Amino acid sequence: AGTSASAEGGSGSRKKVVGFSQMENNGPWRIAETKSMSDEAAKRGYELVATDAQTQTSKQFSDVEDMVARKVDAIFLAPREFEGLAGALAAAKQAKIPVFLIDREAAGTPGQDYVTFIGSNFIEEGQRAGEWTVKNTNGKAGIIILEGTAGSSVALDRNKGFLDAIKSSPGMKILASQPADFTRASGQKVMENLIQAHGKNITVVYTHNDEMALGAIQALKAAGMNPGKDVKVVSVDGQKSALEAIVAGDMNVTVECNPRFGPIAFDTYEKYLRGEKIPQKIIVPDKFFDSSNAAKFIDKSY
Ligand code: GYE
Repeated sequence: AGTSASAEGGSGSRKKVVGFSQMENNGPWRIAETKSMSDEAAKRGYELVATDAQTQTSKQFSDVEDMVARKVDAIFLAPREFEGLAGALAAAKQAKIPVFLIDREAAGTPGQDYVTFIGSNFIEEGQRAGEWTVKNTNGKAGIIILEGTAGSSVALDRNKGFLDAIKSSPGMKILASQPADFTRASGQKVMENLIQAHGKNITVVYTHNDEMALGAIQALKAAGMNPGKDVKVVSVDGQKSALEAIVAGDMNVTVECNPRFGPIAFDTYEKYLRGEKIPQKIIVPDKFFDSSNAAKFIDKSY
């Protein structure tokens, strides 16, 4: 007894209801994350209240407030932007509802404003992308960076890590660095403009996620350039279509960032229910995909 904190709860009475506040569901990564959360909830017998903020932090704020008003037992929150949710976290705290941040960070103190953050080390992801780039261009490159959503912890950290990794190589020139909101359409559009401005000087495109990489690849091809060869494409995530692009030779590498948070999110909540000490950050390990292993992960990807 006492070891299985589960959906039925200690008193064995009602099924636990947990909220999942998703920021948007606009690409394979987000859809895989949402599915992982709902699959895991179903598997463990929880009722899941899932919301979709449709890219609006203001909606995400009211989604969390609604969960508090409904008196859910816990909230899993994937915050779109770092700032802007403090009031919603405070409302949950006031109602004694534990909040677990997953996949992106938000302003606040772990152990106080929320229980913990569960996700990747985004600085390290950027570093790995940067290190690969230095090595595979002999330290000489004209680089375009397509950044993720402005104001997200992920975009800041993936930038920082990459810049750290290239800073001691004077031949690594950043031609432009612009936000493209983590979407394929923006990635393509921003890339089209940057090709106009920088043309053949571009030898590397570093994108903060695969959707933007795939958009950039389309723009490069449309301009008669050769992604994967003359222009190296370096990304983060590891979604199925990116692994396929690596196999096809259009893309070079992608640092893994795993969207399947369901098992670790619910494990962490159940540890919390059992009164175990929860670390302030729970970092999930990432693989690295290139032409040597992309093919064998395609079927396992999303
Ligand atoms: O890389 C991207 C998504 O927050 C870690 O957001 C996540 C990132 C992921 O839209 O594809």
